[in-house]
Amino acid sequence: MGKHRIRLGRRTVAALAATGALVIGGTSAALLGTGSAAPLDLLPIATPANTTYVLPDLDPFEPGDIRGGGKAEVSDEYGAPAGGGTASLRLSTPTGSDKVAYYELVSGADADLENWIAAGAYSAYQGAADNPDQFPSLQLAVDPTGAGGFATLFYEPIYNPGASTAPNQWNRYLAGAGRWCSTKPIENVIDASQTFCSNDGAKPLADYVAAAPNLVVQAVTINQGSGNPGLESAVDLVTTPTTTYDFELTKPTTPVDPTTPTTPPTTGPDNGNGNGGNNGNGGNHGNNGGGHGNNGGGHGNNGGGHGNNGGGHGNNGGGQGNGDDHCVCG
Ligand SMILES: [Ca+2]
Repeated sequence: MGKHRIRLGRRTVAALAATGALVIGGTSAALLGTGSAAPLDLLPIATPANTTYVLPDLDPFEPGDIRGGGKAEVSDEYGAPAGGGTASLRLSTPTGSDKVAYYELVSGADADLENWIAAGAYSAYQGAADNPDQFPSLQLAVDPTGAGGFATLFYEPIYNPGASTAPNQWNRYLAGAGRWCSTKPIENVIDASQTFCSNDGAKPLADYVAAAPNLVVQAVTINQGSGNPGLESAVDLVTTPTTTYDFELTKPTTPVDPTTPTTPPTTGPDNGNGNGGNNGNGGNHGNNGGGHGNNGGGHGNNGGGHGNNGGGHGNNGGGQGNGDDHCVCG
């Protein structure tokens, strides 16, 4: 997982620090630099261990409030942020009345809003927009009292001074450490005049946690619109307290620990010609081979090397491609 930089203005950082929402040197982010005028760089130093790849069927996300021409699909049009593979969730709302939202119900650690402060994050890319400050939002559907109420908390870069709204690049938003608005009043934190970010209604999650200790997070939603005309964007690497969701066209192969030894075959057809290309990029470790099988032809040279070793491992040539590392060569 690559490191992602995000810039927060000093006002934001000061506000976060004042509320305790910013975890420094802990599980969330480390502050680098203390310049009084320049934005601070935040480097996340921990991410959830679990990555879930979200493929074109968008499972485990479900369609939510979708209106007009709003749409979302996995696409490589805008690529992906560093560490996010090659594709992302492409979002489109051609007009201001269009809306697209995909959600996942959450439970366990993800249902505890406090856990989102350190963990909540997403990456977003703006390819075009009628209003250049607008980006997709990250939303949390919550029951503020744990007794059946409902509100939506949402993070948008535009309500977080200093958060990058640069187009045509991937921006990483440490949303959990930022300011969130609520669609409905929540006692002791958002009054009726402060819904939808009005009148300083963008507040740190810590404020919500303090005001509503029984609040339960019910779902996480990727949202764009309404009110986002002409916004062509993408989202990737949506991080909850337990999981990072990586939108990809196909599931990447599972990397194999390079320190794991492979077991050379002890018997095999005596066809020392190698044929290593069958297992493709297997190289040093046969178990890697499967994922690159389609590349097999391109790595035939590996096999050739093995072939020279002769005997016993021909069909496994890819996995033993270099021959030297693991091959019990005849
Ligand atoms: Ca991706």
